[in-house]
Amino acid sequence: MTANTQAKPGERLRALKGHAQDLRRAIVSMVHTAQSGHCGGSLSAADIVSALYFDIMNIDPSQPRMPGRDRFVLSKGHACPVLYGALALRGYFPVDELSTLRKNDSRLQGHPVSTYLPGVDATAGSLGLGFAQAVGMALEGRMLKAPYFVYALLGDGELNEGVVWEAASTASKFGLERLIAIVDRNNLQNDGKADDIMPMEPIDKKFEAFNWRVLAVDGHDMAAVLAALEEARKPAGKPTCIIARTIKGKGVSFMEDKREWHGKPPSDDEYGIACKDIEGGCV
Ligand SMILES: Cc1ncc(C[n+]2csc(CCOP(=O)(O)OP(=O)(O)O)c2C)c(N)n1
Ligand SMILES: [Mg+2]
Repeated sequence: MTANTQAKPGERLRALKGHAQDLRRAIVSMVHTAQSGHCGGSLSAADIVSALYFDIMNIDPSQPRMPGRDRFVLSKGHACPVLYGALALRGYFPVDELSTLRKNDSRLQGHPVSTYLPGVDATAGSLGLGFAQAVGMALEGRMLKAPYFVYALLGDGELNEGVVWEAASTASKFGLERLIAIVDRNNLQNDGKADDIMPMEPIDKKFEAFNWRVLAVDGHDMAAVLAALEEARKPAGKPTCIIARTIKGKGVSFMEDKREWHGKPPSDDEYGIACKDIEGGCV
């Protein structure tokens, strides 16, 4: 069930922007409490994940394994705070449990594990492998003539992995038109600028050459994100890649476009500033 199907356009956008801010609050709060984890790539993806979990995806939190549900694969698994936030806020598990991020025996490990937590469709963290799983899920869906879409979120640094391109070839070979890859193009990875470490442009032409349909979007413009996701669902006989231009650390002034906030926790003072930056403050 989508969360927002009945809303009027203005209300729909307002609600989704609000959910994205809730996700940002949850991300910095989780990583601050854990004193460990990844803020930057979680914050860059917050608007996209809000659109998916609070609007686009056909999911039912009371039936996390519903066979016909849409699947979401966070292939850049290190950004799991954004996924855990969405799952908790959609009601898959109690919001209080977010404070257990990265603790021993927690269901919220530093990278998502599908057998630990309801709603996690794929175990991920080794970059590239989540995307390969997403291709497998979409292939299964095609073979079963199942109605579900598979959404895979990849980092731009993740595109360096050879397995991404093996999986991309497989997806187009089988015409997996219900597979939608979203590249979080925030221009940074953990050690520096993504293109300094390994130039990947032209990303759009590369996916086109692998026989994918390619869309490009401002990943922080909620109306544009929704429009791209809706366009991507239209049958094309081939998979779709949405290249989402984003800012790593988006929404927290001192984290924006800063490499060092890839995987560093905020201090108490920094957490206070982050809470002020995120409209509405932190809980
Ligand atoms: C196979 C593999 N190699 C290296 C790593 C270590 N690693 C974790 S995050 C990361 C950078 C990822 O950058 P990007 O995909 O751009 O993610 P984002 O900027 O969205 O956080 C790397 C190299 C890994 N998780 N898996
Ligand atoms: Mg990146």
